[in-house]
Amino acid sequence: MKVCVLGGDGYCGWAAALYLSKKGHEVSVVDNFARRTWDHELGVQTLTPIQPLADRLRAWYELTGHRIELFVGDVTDYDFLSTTIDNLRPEAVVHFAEQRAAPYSMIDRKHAVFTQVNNVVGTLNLLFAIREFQPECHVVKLGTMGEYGTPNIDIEEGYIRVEHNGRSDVLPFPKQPGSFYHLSKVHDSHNMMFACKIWGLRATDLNQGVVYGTVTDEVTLDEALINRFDYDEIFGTVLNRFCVQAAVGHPLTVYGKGGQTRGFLDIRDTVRCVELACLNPAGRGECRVYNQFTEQFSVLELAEMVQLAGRELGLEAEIRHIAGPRVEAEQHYYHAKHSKLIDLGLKPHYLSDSLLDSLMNIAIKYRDRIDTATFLPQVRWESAKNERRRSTAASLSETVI
Ligand code: NAD
Ligand code: USQ
Repeated sequence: MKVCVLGGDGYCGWAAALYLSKKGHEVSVVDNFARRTWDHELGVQTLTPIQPLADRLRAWYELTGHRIELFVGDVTDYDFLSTTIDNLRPEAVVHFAEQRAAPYSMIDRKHAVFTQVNNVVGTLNLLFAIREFQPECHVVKLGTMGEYGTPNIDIEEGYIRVEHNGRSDVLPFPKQPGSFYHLSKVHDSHNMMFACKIWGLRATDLNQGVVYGTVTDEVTLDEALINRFDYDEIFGTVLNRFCVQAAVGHPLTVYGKGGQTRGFLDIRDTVRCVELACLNPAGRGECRVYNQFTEQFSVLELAEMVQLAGRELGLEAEIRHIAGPRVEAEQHYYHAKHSKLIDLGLKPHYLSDSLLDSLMNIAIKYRDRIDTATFLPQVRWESAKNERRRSTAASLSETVI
């Protein structure tokens, strides 16, 4: 297939672009390198030493003979995006190009506004560009499980049948997101459903859980292809953070009680899910929703798994409950359906099989690059303007609950 990956310099986008290219699809990538700029802004860097995108693409071509075309630009710039779509005429566009960190969107008003403009305008532009130049194209858009929040009922895949006053209908599942970032995804979902309805576009909203790991078959071909691995308090996701913390003997930073339960998946399953969605496109006018995760864990369960895995490697990692910076339920019911991608052929990787290879060993390999000053959460949900300052190890004890 001819697939265009928006956000191809990012964590999921890079892994997906290589995977699709290796599978023989004709792949192009779009990125404006905003993510690298946010690292500079925050004074953080990925654990792994990623190369500039042009160098990575050249290395990929030299190693495999597969060429991936690069378009540098901002998806919120309609002229750039529509011209790119017009030139490429892809069969599928996989849209990863958003600001994806909940804490980044909660720093202050400016960051909340930026996140919503970047994400909502980028997606709207894509919908308009597809409608104008390639209306048959399938939009595969990364949403998030966080759109649903943590309701006290089972979470369905996008839609739920509701009985009300003797009548019944299938309606979008209620959304209760927990950050301005997660809200941007809800707005995207609504815009996509509306565009499919009025213009007959075809779209799949992949409500993805928290992704972990950095190892895929493609990136391990050569050090030049290595993917990013974020562990700082803003962009680092919880499991990546715990593994890096364990690697340097830092207490694992469980926020509050640690009962927060989320869906998780290995990056190798992310790339496969994206391919499955592309190969099985939505019908015209259809906006499908797939819940894209393979297992669910509470934060405390993850910390305990990392602690055990660390012991096998001779690492002692204490679990420390610290005051949670977010406004979120710390103990709650959570049961989300996730069968549609399995039905399409996904064969999940399980965390118990990959914790050591895909995570702990990477954290240990790059241990010298770990900056412990980025471990403690400083962005607080209740604060309208967070002071971004570097933490010190000493401040950990002040925040313990
Ligand atoms: P990432 O930050 O690593 O990658 C996003 C990429 O998009 C970056 O390279 C960035 O430069 C680019 N980008 C952002 N705004 C852009 C713009 N306006 N124009 C062009 N390029 C732009 O993020 P990721 O972890 O790869 O996440 C990708 C997508 O998957 C996001 O939409 C995110 O919400 C979703 N998602 C991620 C996770 C996860 O755990 N990483 C989980 C669920 C959903
Ligand atoms: N958490 C801790 N300790 C930490 C870091 C996080 O207890 O050191 C907790 C958080 O409070 C939260 C949970 O772990 O309850 C998950 O946090 P996270 O930062 O790993 O994930 P989240 O903010 O939800 O965002 C990530 C991605 C985002 C994606 C989302 C999927 O950054 O792009 O949309 O996962 S989901 O969680 O399903 O919404």
